[in-house]
Amino acid sequence: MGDTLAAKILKAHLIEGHYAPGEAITIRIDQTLTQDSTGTMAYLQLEAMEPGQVKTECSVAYVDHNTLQTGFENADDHAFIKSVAARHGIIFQKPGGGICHQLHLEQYGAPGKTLLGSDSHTPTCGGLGMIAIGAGGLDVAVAMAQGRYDMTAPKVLGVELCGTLRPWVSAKDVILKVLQKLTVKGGVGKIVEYYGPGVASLSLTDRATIANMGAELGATTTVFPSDENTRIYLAQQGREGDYLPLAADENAVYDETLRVDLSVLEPLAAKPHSPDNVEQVQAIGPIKIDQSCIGSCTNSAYTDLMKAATILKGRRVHPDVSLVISPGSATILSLLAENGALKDLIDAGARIIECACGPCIGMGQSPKSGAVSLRTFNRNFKGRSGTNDAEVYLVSPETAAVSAITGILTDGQTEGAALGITLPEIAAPERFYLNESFRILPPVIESGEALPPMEMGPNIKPFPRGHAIEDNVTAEVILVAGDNITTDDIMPSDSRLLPYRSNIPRLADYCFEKVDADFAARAKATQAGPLGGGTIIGGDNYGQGSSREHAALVPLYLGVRFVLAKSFARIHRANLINSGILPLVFDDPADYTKINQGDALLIEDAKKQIRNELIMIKDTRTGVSHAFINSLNEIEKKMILAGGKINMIRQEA
Ligand code: MIC
Ligand code: SF4
Repeated sequence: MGDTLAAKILKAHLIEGHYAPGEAITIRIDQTLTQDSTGTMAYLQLEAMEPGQVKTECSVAYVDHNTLQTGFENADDHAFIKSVAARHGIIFQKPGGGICHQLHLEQYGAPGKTLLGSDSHTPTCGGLGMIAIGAGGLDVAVAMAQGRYDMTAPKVLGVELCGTLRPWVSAKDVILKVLQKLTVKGGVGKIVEYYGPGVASLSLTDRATIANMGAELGATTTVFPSDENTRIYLAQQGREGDYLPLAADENAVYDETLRVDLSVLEPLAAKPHSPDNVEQVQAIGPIKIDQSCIGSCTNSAYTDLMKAATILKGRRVHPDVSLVISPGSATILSLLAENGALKDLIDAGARIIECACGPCIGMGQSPKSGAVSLRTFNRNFKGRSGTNDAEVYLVSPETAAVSAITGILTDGQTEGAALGITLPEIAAPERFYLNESFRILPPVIESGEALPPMEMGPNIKPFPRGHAIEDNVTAEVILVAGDNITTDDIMPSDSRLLPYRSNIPRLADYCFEKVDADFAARAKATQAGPLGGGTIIGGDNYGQGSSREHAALVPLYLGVRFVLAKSFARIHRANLINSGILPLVFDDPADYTKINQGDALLIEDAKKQIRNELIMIKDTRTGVSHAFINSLNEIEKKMILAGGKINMIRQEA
């Protein structure tokens, strides 16, 4: 039986454990990335480990999320990250240079390598044939300090592609189709690996789009083979030396498979408010739109923006529509400036904004009340745009551009010809050029030499630390939540709150704000009360979405001791354990309805029970004990016993 490509790369990086699905393994991490909104916390944690110089081949700190500097806070965070980067051998990418995943693809990612990033869309680089995994900031800090990452080996889901895409159908429609089939939890515990004859027809950045939104499946990561298109892309970036052809063995066996015929796909859209709520654009019909946004780490590549420019050239954005373009990198923006496409976009009435995440994370460009917004982004969770009642549809750049002209959701495949638009093949230039003006290399620091100082503004507060688990753990149920709760629900993020990513006490007041406005006050009162802390009950896929560990650190700060759910999303589950909060899964999902808000729960003999496969929790209101599945591996048990990962590392040291 041959190996999948995922297995080959993971086996080549294995430090500890036996590679088989479900087994705890430790892998070597070659590269790391952080971005600023998770980076401040990651670097505070890195400093707490006193790491010296990073142990990876390449670690990069990007600033792309919190670039609206409406007060001193964001700029202070940037300065902090820059100062830490210089201390530990980390490359610093200044704000304005581009979106972390797009830049990492252009400048650092390489086939066969491993990458760990403190952002859930780190798998974008899987388009290059590398294993690129999103994680919480603490896991990335440990990877920088020790060059390793503990994980559970996932299953490998093979997606066979055949045929080729028709005009007006693009990579975005491929991943939307996969999301429609598998849903937002269909990838949990799996690596999605693409193979088959259709792969060769997809450009490297098409593959990156598909890998990027694999995060929305809940997958650990996505990987594509590395082939001639990979070589062409690396050569465009002046990095042909990094090319390495890679593919699964001919006789590779996948744990599960799925087949997608590219030639029959139609333009698709994910309707409000979930990336898997997918339907054909034509079936949704010509709804009136107010905004169209093209960009984000999913669809801001050169070819994406050139497609938009080609469609818009010589035409005008509809009077009722605001068209917003955020290029993926300064290099891409310069290329558009050089070849005239930028002028075509501006002449059509597009609003060109900074090369950053921007509207994708509600950092500006929030649409009007009740607006319909088309976005080439990857998440359309309610309220994420900054406008709570906006209706966000996720679409391809082609659909976003043509709809911006017509003012209604438009299927270019059926309407393009009537509008007189034919889409030419967009060829990327043979050579991009490297914009080094945004890159700051760290100084070489000899051993024994003093590290440069850290720059910490007044908004940067210490992060909360868990404490060792007690024998009897008591907690009041402070929230019963439904299925698919996102980390945006747990710890909202928009232009108002992002400046406080380094200030947990301040963020705490907004925890679960959109689900239950009284949550924070209730949690604080419970923490001060006789039970000393609270617990949250969740449905399926609790904690999907962003990698922000704030969704664990803020509940920790608010006294949450354990979380009970029908199932957890991968990164959030790890962030809870890293923080010392115990995640447990209902053994009988029907028990979910038997525990109410306000109930006092008790885990007796918690230190002993943590070693069992089932943990019994007594509801003192009903007197009934319920069974919960304890899926912690040995390292995770140690973390919970110690009160979190940093405590465990310190104890071991
Ligand atoms: C997101 O797309 O939700 C973010 C903002 O990039 C997050 C990271 C964060 O919350 O800072 C992610 O995807 O991990
Ligand atoms: Fe930035 Fe949006 Fe990508 Fe997150 S999903 S990294 S906010 S562009």
